[in-house]
Amino acid sequence: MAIQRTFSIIKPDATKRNLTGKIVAKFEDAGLRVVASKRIHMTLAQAQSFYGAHSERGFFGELCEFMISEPVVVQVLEGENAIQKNRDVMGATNPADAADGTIRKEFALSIGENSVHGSDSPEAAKEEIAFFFSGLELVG
Ligand code: DAT
Ligand code: MG
Repeated sequence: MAIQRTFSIIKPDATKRNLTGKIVAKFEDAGLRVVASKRIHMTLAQAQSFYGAHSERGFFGELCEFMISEPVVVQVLEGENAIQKNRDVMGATNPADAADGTIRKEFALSIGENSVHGSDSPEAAKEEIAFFFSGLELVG
């Protein structure tokens, strides 16, 4: 498996509880390198566009309101098999189903307030990185 890049968000429930460093440590301990990082406060339009694939889901409104409720930290992570590795470190969407040692098991509050986002495919990673970062901001 080649070196990949993936897109990550440290979500409002985590930034609010000052967990950014603990979450980044989980990425780094798993062998992922932060090659871009910025703290932003998403607009509603950004959240709706970013999560556009979920626009028909019953939780869409709640999800977008949550994502703009506090600042977030958007990052690009690089490493061997980075997309799957990040998903493994994140754990299952619902923290009740997440494995021990994962970010969501340790930190998530609920299925909605689940501390982190991570791209789920190479196509999504490419799109999501480009949504928040210019090429010049990625420093490998
Ligand atoms: P993931 O973030 O693990 O990729 P997803 O893409 O299925 O999960 O959903 C995106 C986000 O939407 C998820 O992180 C939290 C929210 N969400 C998903 N299912 C939900 C549900 N049943 N109720 C409330 N929020 C939900
Ligand atoms: Mg997803």
